[in-house]
Amino acid sequence: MTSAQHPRSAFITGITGQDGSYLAELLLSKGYEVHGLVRRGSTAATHRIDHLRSDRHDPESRLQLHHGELVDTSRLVSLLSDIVPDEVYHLAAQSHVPVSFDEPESTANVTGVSTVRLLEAIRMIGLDVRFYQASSAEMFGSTPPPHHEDSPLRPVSPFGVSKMFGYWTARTFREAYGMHTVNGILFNHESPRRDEAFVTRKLARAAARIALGHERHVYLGNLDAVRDWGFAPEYVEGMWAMLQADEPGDYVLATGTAHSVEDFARLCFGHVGLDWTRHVRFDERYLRPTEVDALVGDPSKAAHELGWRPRTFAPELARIMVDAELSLLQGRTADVSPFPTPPAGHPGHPIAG
Ligand code: NDP
Ligand code: GDR
Repeated sequence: MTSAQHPRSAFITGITGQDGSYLAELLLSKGYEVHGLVRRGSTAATHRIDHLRSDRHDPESRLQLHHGELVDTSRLVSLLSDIVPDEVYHLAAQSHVPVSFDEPESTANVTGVSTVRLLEAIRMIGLDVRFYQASSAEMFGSTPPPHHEDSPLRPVSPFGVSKMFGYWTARTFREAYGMHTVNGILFNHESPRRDEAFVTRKLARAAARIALGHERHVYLGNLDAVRDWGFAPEYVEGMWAMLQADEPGDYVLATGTAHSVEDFARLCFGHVGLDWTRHVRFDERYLRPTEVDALVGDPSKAAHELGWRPRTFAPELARIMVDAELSLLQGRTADVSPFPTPPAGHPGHPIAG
């Protein structure tokens, strides 16, 4: 447990993404020292965590960012050796399902094989660490809902196949070497920080922009797909809870409720007083070669063993996301953190460059 002298430390891959940014806030609010892996493109995409880096020159900062790529094994080894974290949250991935059809090989490498890179690095260094694997409902693929921890995995996308590789790798290392690895099998979770390529953010953004007269139509693919949409900040609380359990295991996090893409369109447009049928148009380019028709999770195990329960469901989620888009367009603060701000003087640390 945490002591005043030695705060618990966590290493987060994917800290710049939706979940990584909320998880960093949650862990900082709990007193952790947080280390994040940030890949460097032409720019480092740190906009979701910049508010945590207000004092970038504080050497005592509890947030430390490190450049690195998931496909660079030696970098992962050197970082893990230096940081010696208590907990590793492996969230980084090529996470967009349609892109995985265009780039199946790199998706397999980044989203799948990286779990082996990290776990082998941990094993070879001999670290005593708890490891969270960001597994996905997409692994259930063509298996009809409801989905629980023992439902058959039948992925129908290169992304789903890659996540299944990571899932079984985490289980294999747990069973073969006694490592403390946990699979969080998370159903779709969304927020104002969701990338615009995902359908909920795309719809929320379109509803707000159309309501304010910025545009008139949005183009979508399959409106019949059914998903189980929850609120991302609640799901990172579940990730943390999983790693605190004495015994490692696999857990579904979901709301247990089903809505179609059409339902979510109705909710978003309805919130701004518009009829979605007048503004949503079809573009076949958004159809996928194979589609997951329905994902609906059964989170009973997480409720019973971890006390985790969803609190936000699709209608409120749509309102939160549309309101955030309206605020953004009107120049107001759009994205308020649900977790307490870390104490002054702690956040912020420069990354090289
Ligand atoms: P995002 O797409 O928002 O974030 C992905 C993160 O991975 C980003 O920080 C990205 O960095 C990083 N990343 C991608 N490729 C690399 C690489 N080669 N090297 C280093 N970092 C890389 O995903 P979410 O936050 O939504 O999801 C987190 C994880 O949970 C993912 O693995 C996702 O597949 C999984 N998941 C998500 C669900 C959801 O509904 N959100 C549901 C189930 C599982 P950069 O900012 O530079 O792009
Ligand atoms: P998903 O989320 O594929 O479930 O993966 P996404 O929001 O991309 O799609 C949900 C459903 O909406 C349909 N759809 C569209 N999707 C997008 N992105 N854009 C459109 O224009 C559009 N029109 C219809 C899709 O066909 C699909 O059925 C997310 C990701 O976060 C994964 O990383 C995660 O593992 C899974 O959720 C669980």
